[in-house]
Amino acid sequence: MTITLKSTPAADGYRMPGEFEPHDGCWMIWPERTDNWRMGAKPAEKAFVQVAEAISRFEKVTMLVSGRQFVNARNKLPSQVRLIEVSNNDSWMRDVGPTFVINDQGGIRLVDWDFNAWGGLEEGLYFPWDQDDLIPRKVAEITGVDRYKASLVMEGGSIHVDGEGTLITTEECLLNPNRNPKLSRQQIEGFLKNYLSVEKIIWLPRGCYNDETDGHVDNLCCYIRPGVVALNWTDDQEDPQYEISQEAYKLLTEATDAKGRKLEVHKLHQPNPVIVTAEECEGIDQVEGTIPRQEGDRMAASYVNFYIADGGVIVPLFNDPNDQPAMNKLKELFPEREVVGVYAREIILGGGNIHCITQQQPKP
Ligand code: KQY
Repeated sequence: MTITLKSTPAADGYRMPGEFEPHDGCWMIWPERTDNWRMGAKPAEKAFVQVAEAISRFEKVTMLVSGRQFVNARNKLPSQVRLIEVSNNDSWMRDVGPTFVINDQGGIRLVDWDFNAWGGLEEGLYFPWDQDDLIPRKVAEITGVDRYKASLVMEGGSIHVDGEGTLITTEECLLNPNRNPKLSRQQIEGFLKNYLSVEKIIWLPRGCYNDETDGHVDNLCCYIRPGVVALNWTDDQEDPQYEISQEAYKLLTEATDAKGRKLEVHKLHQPNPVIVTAEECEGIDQVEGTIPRQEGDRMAASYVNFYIADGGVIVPLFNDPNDQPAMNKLKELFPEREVVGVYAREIILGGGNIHCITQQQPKP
């Protein structure tokens, strides 16, 4: 039986490690809902299988799946991917999953945040989200890992840490009244410090243009290693992303982290705009309460939304002239890891990308 602890990770000597630190495995959820994934989620299934396959070359992958999809998923996934039946509302494990924290004595625990589907009843992306909100508790049961319950509405994609005391996030998301309207910036910082053991929070104003998560940082900027970050970039002054990237670049290059270091900021030029086609829209069920997809919508496509595995980096590709330069840059930034690209249009059509559908379990 797992325990729900009354204290906090910081008080108990636990911290959230950086994604680049050693992993015990990766968690994902099988895509299914037909009002988010076109054509009965069949094209998305293929992309999820490719992501799971790529990650499983480097570390264990566990895929959660509804009872309805268990047999289909089993038949489509490679045998090394462990499959576990768990109810869910959609497949964004980064955001609905737990945040694992570790200590120096080989301990591991997890933090269970509140989840409101990126904005609750008024501005959220779907309803209901009750099964997604239960996933961290179920992961605690499956793994036998003890749990902290944090009464803060927060998704994993809205934070990145260096594991050495610094966290990067965006005001657009974490200070959005559709998450924690009763909490001040200081109170939110207090939660992050107590539950993740960080001392310094770098606030970027906005996330990527048109990101339906209200600007998750994991699409805009991420850690390569302590003191080194990658930033989604464009040189096109006419693109609304231009100003956002410029403002983030200025802030990041002027910031110091918890250790007093200046950050090294590497630009990853974004792909050309990914625009939803009429045919792609037609394949999506239209349901009240779910954010509609329309022909001409621009999706928030960025190479920064990659997943760092043990020995590998899994990068979203868009069949775009900027794919290869992004791969080359990441090979340079991760000389000790193999950089693997996965064509990810079907994932971005759902509203996120490879980082958003994965959650690492660190090795304590
Ligand atoms: O982390 C994400 N990017 C989740 C996006 C949810 C989109 C639902 N349509």
